[in-house]
Amino acid sequence: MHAQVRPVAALAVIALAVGYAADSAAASDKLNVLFIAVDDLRPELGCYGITHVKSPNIDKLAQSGIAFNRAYCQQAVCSPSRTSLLTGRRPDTTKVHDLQTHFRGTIPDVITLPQHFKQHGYHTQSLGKIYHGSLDDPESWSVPSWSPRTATYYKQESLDLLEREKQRLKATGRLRRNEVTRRDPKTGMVLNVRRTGTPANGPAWEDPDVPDNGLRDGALADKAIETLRTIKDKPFFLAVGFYKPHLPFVAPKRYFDLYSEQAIRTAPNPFAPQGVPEIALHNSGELRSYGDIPDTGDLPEGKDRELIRAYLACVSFTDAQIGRVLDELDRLGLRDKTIVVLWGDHGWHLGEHGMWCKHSNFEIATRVPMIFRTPQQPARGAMTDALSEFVDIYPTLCELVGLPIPTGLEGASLAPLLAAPNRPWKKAAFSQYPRDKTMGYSMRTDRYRYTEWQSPGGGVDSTELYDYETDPQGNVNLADKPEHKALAARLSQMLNAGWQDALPASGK
Ligand SMILES: [Ca+2]
Repeated sequence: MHAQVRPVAALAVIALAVGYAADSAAASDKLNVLFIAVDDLRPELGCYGITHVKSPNIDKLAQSGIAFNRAYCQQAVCSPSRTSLLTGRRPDTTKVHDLQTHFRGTIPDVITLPQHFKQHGYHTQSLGKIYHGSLDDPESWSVPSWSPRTATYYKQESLDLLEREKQRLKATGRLRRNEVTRRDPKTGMVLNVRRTGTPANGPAWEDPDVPDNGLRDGALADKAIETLRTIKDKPFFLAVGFYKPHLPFVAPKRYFDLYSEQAIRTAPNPFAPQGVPEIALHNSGELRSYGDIPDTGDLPEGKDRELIRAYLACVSFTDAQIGRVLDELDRLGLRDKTIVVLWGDHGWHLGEHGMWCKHSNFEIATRVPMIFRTPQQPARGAMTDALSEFVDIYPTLCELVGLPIPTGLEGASLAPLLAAPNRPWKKAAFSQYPRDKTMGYSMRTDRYRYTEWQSPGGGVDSTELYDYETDPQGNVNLADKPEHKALAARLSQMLNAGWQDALPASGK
C-alpha cells in the first residue's frame, strides 16, 4: 500500500529527511511536547477536506504539520482508547475495556508515555481530560492534575430539566451511582469503580451567551496559557485535554451562529448496513441518557439537525481554544522547541448507520483525527493516507525527542512517515469493541474493513466485511456473500495474525 501525499508537500519531502534524534540529542535543550487531546472529536475538520466545518486553528496546525488521514483508535470509547494510547499497548494487553477499570489494577508496573518523559527529566503536567474521569494516574505527572470547574448548563430551562431527570431516575431507583470497589492500598488511588444506573443529564445541547471561559474548555485554555508561561524554560510534556465536542453539546452562542440550521447536512446513511449482524449495532444509549432524547424509538423530527449543528458549534468552540494555546506557544517563542500532537480519542456517529455516539467498530467510530507538528517538519501541510494507530503515538514521540523506546510497546514510530508521507506503511490498523462477553475484533486495510465477533470460547459468531472501493460509506456487509468467501477467509487469517504481521517492513 502506498500512501498519498499532496503535490505541494511532495517537493519538501524529497528535500528533507531529518534525523530527529540526532538533532535533538545534539541540542542543549530537549524538544518539548504539547499533547492536545480532544474528547469525541471526529475527523470532520477543514484539514480533512470537510468544507462545512469551521476549524481554522486545527487546520492551521495541520498546514504547518502533517495530518494522518487514516488513523484509528484501538477501542472507540474514552478510557480504553486513552489508556491504550497513553500506555502504548492495545486493549487486549491493558485489559481496560470499560470506564471503570484502572490500568494500574491490570498492568500496575507499566511506564506510561508521560511517565517515561518524566523519568527522562521532563516536567510532565496534565490539564483537563487526559485520563478518563476519576482514573487519573499520579505517577504520570510531575505535579497534580488540574481540571476546570465551571457550570455544565447555564439556562434555567436546562437546569430544570436536569432536576426533573434526577427526580425521575431517583423515583425508579435508576439514578447512576459510582462506588469505588478497589483502591491501591499504598496510595489510595482508585483502581476500580462500579457504576450502576443511568446518569441524570439535562438537554443534549445548550447555547448560552457566555464568555468562552464561562465553560470548561475556555477556562482550560486560560490555564494552559498560564502554565506555558510558567514552565517555558524547562523541558516539558504538557498534556491539555479538551472536553468538547463530548455531550452535552454546550458552547457559547456565537459558535452556534457560525452554522445555519438549514445548511446542516444530516447523515447520508441513517440506517443499519445491509446484512449487518445485530451485535455490531447499539441503541445510542449515551445520547438517550439526555433529558430531551427519548429512551427508545426515533429521535423527534428535526432533532438530528439540531444535534449536528450543536456538535459542530462545539468543534468550533474547542478549535478556538486550541488556537489560543497554540498562539501562546508562538508568543513565547516555543514553536521551534516544541512538538505538537493533536488527537481526538475516537470517532463519532452523528446518525451514520442509524446510530449516535461511539461504542462501535464501524469506520465512523474508529477513525480519528491525528496531527503532528515538529520544529523540523520535513513535509509541512502533508496529508498521509498511511494506516496508523494511536498506539503509534508513544514510540513516535520518543523517537522525535530522542528518548529510548521502551520495550513492550505495541505500535510503530511514525517518524519515517513525517519525512516521507507516501512511503509504504502498515498493512492494517486494528480496533476492537466488546459487547457483553463477545469481543468484536476489527481490522482496516487499504481497501476493506473486516470484523469478527468472537465468543469467549474463541468461536466466531458473526463477521462483517465492507469494501470502501465499491461502497465508500460501508453500507453493505459482504461477509456472507458466497462470491466474497475467499476474500473473507484471507482477511480473517490476516486479522488473526494480528498487528505484529501488519507492521511496516522496516518498522520497529
Ligand atoms: Ca471520548
